[in-house]
Amino acid sequence: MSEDYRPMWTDLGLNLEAHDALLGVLGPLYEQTFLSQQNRPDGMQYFDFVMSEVHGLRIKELMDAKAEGRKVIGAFCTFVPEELVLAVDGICAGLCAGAEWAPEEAEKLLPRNTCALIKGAFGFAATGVCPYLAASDVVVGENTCDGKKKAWEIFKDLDGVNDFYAIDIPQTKSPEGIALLRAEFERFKTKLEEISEKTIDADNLKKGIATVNAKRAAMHRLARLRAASPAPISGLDALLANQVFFYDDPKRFTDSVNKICDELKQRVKGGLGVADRDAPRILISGCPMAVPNWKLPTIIETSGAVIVGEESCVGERGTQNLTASTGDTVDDLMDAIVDRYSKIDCAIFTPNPSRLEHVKTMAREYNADGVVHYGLQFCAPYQIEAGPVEKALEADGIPTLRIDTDYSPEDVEQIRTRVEAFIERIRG
Ligand code: BJ8
Repeated sequence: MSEDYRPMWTDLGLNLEAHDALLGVLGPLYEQTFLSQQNRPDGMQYFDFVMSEVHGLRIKELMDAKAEGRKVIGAFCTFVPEELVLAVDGICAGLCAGAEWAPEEAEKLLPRNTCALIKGAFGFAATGVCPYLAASDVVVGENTCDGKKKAWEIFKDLDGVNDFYAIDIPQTKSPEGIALLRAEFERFKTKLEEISEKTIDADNLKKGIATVNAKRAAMHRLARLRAASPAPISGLDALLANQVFFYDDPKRFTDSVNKICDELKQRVKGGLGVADRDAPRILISGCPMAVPNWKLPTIIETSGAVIVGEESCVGERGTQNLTASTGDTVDDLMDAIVDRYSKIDCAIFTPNPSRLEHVKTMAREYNADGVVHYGLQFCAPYQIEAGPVEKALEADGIPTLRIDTDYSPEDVEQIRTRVEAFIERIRG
């Protein structure tokens, strides 16, 4: 890191000893996972820098913004409408939940058979090592799956969780479900107006929509470039961009992704890639992979395949669809926001046919040879949906491998054996 941030971390109330231990694990893991890759695009240096400063400079930026009166909204889910947060000049920050951290602390509060993502959030919070959580003026918990909605009842009272706010997400996309989402986004809008002492009007909301749309459009551009053969960027690097999406300043992030896309365009033109032209092309589908969850992609890409897309909330499920900004009133724009978010095909919805269609479309558009379905253990929505997804993809001639795992490294070699066998099957 470029400077000594310990005074800032102390002011934030972090547990410095535990935080040092966390950084001591993350730094080497990052180097080993990312810097060892061959033929990385030059533009990835920006993301390397962001990651090296993810608990440093970015947190300082948040603290400087707070000193100017801006509000930081921490969130765990892609359902939190960043457009509204930006409309009150606030900042959205993804909260730490992507690693197994202090599971023994999490298991004092939760049953063992809770998914790793929820346990990770509790481990980070309970040990005081997430500066994003500490910097958040409001922490949004989304009532999506049973695990999350019940866990928030405990999470909200943990030390270091400021002003917890639960947002209800419907379970179906019926007119009643959409009306609930509309009411919940309206309630969230009021909450943001209260804490920021600002009013959301059509102008600031349109600006918020434009900023988030630009960020998503840049990710769409990146996704399309990965359709080329050979793939111009590794799945790990593309996943990293999808992960940084939740942390970085939106405008700077958009510029950096567009810059890397310019570079990838040249690579595609010159036939330059990160893997052999005949490397099996894999689409990942399933649970979100938050920083620093790089386990499965690392296994896949060090086994001779290349990942060409992520059907995930940290990926295209989260970034697909722009918000229309054609309305002239706040009401029109709120409708457009609800319309856009109601298309997110999270497995908490029943039924959820559009997700399967999206997986098939992605497989076709990115020329995938096979799909690896990623389910976190004890995640009922995605693990249950995995069966029908696998069946439908196989029936369409798309080889599919189901991997159910957690964040621990214990099953790495077992998964590697299955992934290698899958790659052999694809190679025929
Ligand atoms: S919109 S996928 S980010 S809820 S892995 S906690 S579902 S038991 S993360 Fe998600 Fe929002 Fe849906 Fe996306 Fe529950 Fe499953 Fe755990 Fe999960």
